[in-house]
Amino acid sequence: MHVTRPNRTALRKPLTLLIGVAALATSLTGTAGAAQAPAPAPAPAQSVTTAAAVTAYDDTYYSPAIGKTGTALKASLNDIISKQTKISYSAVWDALKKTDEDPNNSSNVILIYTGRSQSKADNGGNVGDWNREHVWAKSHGDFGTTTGPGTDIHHLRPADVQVNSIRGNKDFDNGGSAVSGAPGNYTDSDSFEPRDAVKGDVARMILYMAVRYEGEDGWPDLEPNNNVNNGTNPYMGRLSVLKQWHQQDPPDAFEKRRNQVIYDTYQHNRNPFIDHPEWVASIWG
Ligand SMILES: [Ca+2]
Ligand SMILES: [Ca+2]
Ligand SMILES: [Ca+2]
Repeated sequence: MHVTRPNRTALRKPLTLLIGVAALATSLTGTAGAAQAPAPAPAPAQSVTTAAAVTAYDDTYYSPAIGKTGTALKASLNDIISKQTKISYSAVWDALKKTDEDPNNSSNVILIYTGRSQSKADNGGNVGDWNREHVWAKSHGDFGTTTGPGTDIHHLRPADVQVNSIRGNKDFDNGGSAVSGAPGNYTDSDSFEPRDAVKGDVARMILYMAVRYEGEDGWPDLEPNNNVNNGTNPYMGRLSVLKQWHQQDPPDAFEKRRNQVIYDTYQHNRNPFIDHPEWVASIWG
């Protein structure tokens, strides 16, 4: 099925469109086309377990998916989000400087596991630098860093070089011992547990990858499963734990803004599970 692309005006509507119906009404009647996204607003209290979210994109971007459930929903979302612009691995550096900018300091990015705010200029490979973490470990499916899943910034985040190395290509699960220099993160021989504030982010990134990559366009079919030690198989665990993390850490202003910047400026596709948290249960129970 073909999806009608939102027009350019729709692409440029400010972030407030996502915040809720009240904000939507205001935005639609107010002056449109502001060049700068507004400062992230506090996310409204929202439970991922309750009624369907309503987003500004239901009548446009998501319209083919609305009303679908289960495998039909997953297939429809794959069609929708596979229409995207792709960026090179070298371009990922500058993209992350925008998507993960510290809302309180525009010179800095926020690192995913440590939560540290650090100068955008400190990107690199040395101790104390930040680099490009593949939340879906690139060895799980062995897709590397050629333009494709390895450069899909929906699952790429700035991370401390050493903590990125400690996470390595481990699956996600609860437990282990504390990670040095990264409070709230734990690891053991076969898994990694991120800090509470990004547990849901991690889950939604993994599930985005599962829907985006279905074995088409030359890339492996990525899927979550209930294992750890997935190695180079195109799987990521542990699904039952990721679903819990999704519930306990719903999308906040930072994560929603990130999704919007990727949509507006870079890839022009969205992470459906940030916009519609209830779709996780619809697809994965
Ligand atoms: Ca483990
Ligand atoms: Ca979060
Ligand atoms: Ca898949």
